[in-house]
Amino acid sequence: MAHVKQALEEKTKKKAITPRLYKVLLLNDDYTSMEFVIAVLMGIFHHDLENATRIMYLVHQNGKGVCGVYVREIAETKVAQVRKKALEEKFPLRAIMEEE
Ligand code: TYC
Repeated sequence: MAHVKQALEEKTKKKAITPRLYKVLLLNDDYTSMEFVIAVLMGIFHHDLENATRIMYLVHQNGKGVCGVYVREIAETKVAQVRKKALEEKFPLRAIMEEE
């Protein structure tokens, strides 16, 4: 029966899958307030005040910056949450995603 057991094991062997990861980046603009960007970084990306402030200035100076790295569905959700919150507050703030 050893060969039967082995055949079953072969059939059910789990293949490790490595999910693709995506960076979510914030884009700079001239109109969104710094306070709002910090609030987004804390509320949606769960950064503390110090890190949120650092990332906000990074984006302000470099034009864009990474807020976090996620699997695709989570990254898509974060981008949509930024769009919704910005729209509500009438700011042009945008987030994009890029595969790592
Ligand atoms: N440039 C904006 C200002 O001077 C601040 C800002 C930072 C806007 C980061 C967007 O993703 C951004 N008020």
